[in-house]
Amino acid sequence: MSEPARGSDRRRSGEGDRERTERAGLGDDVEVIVVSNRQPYRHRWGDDGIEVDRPTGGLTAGLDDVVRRIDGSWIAWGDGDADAEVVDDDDRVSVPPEASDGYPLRRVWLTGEQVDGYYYGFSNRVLWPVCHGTLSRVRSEGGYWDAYRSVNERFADAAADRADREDVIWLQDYHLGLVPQLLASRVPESVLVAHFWHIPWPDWDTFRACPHGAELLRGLVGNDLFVVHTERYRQHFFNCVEAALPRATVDRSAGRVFHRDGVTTVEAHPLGVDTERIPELSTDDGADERWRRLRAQYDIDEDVSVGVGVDRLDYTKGIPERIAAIERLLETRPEWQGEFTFVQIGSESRSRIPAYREVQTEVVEAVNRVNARFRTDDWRPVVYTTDRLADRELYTLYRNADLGVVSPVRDGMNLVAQEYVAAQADGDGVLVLSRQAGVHDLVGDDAVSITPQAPDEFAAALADALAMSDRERRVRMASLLDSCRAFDIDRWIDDVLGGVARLREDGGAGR
Ligand code: GDG
Repeated sequence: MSEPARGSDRRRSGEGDRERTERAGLGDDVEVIVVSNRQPYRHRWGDDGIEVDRPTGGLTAGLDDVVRRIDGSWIAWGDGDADAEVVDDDDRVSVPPEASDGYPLRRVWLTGEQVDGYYYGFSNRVLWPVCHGTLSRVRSEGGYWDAYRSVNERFADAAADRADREDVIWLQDYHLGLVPQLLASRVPESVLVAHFWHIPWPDWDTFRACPHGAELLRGLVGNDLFVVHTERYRQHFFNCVEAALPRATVDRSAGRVFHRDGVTTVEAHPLGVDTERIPELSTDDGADERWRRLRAQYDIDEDVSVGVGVDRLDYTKGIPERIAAIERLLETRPEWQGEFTFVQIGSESRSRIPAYREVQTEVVEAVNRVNARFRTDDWRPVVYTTDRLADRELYTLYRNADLGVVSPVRDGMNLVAQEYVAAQADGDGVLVLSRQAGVHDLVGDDAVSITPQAPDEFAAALADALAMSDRERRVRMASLLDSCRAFDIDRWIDDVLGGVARLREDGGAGR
């Protein structure tokens, strides 16, 4: 396996294309080093030797393409059982596998005990429920925090090892909250540190329940730039800093936090999707045949209306609530029996945590209940699968579904809603969307809005969406498409990297 070159070495050798970093004003000799918990590619032992798969999730899907295009590099936890087999002496492997324009992925190795405390512990049993406002699910065991800190040190070491000159370290998400502060003593001031927080930032009244909350905030204000999806999360973050860090000063008009160790700029930039690639794949030459195959596979009659839901099996995604609303629809509006099929794709997630196993069981039970109650010999109301669909298949399913149903009880953004909209190359289709998803702030009333915990209202919204006139569907979808295009993935990269570039121009490194 050839040694993946450092970005700037590549640049000097004429390889790679730094168009985007240059466009953002960062200069052509700057490497953007993405650091995240989850890796974009995982190597595992399969029946025929080593296989590569791509973990499901909003973060890795969107960023892989970004890192490739900006000719950056990536650091992440190597969680595949064959990951160590394919790396070089510096724990790096070039990805995507087989690509001639790949980028270096550096793997960080964690012990089982570290994973339990850091990933299944503090990250997903403390921070995830705190940030999603589900405080009754917060469980903080001894050892979680220490594991979180020590793993954050491992990531900080790996990032510091890579970064020099004016490179940018771009941290992702809630697993790495202490890394910014830990980097201060590890990298030169010329290296800028930015952090994108993919999940909601809750208001102080919720965040105050977070064990080690003040320490986490002190970690985060180690960033030069801290970015969240929406303005509401940004204001919540400021409220939390003011309440928990009495010696810090928030200047809301400047969007900055002044603290003992420097200045942190806080911005809101919603993450979007690739609004060009998705419709291309949903309408390519094989699309009609793919749809025929999917319909045969899922036993979907040609004449029925189709709804789709796609989620990690997470208690925040409102999947049992969605199935309950479909049940209420069929119960109260029997004219839809035999006329509507809902396809739910659910990918397994964090199954070692009891609350996640519970939601998996709840979904299966809800689907079985509705199907047992309403199915006939030639019609099934809900199709449920945990199979992963290839992108092309997923986008084809979106395109052909009359309804996209996205019903989280709380969600930082939700990319599925935007993917569903982007796939509607024919300008048809209706998005039914929870008011509690960050993406609702972006698209507002062009979607049919619901509250997932109110089954009567939800069922009525499904009925309205199914019966919506052709004209209204098209008007709403055109407007939804405009919003998703205006805030697509390119805009997000430009905005975040542009924010970093502005700091550099201002001499604004916070440390
Ligand atoms: C966090 C925040 C925020 C799912 N099944 C398949 C598949 N997927 C892809 C979807 C989508 C992604 O997974 C899920 O996106 P979400 O936005 O729901 O992501 P989370 O994992 O909850 O991630 C969330 C996000 O970060 C980004 O900031 O929006 O609020 O919680 O892209 O398409 N993709 C394919 N087959 C599947 O079967 N190909």
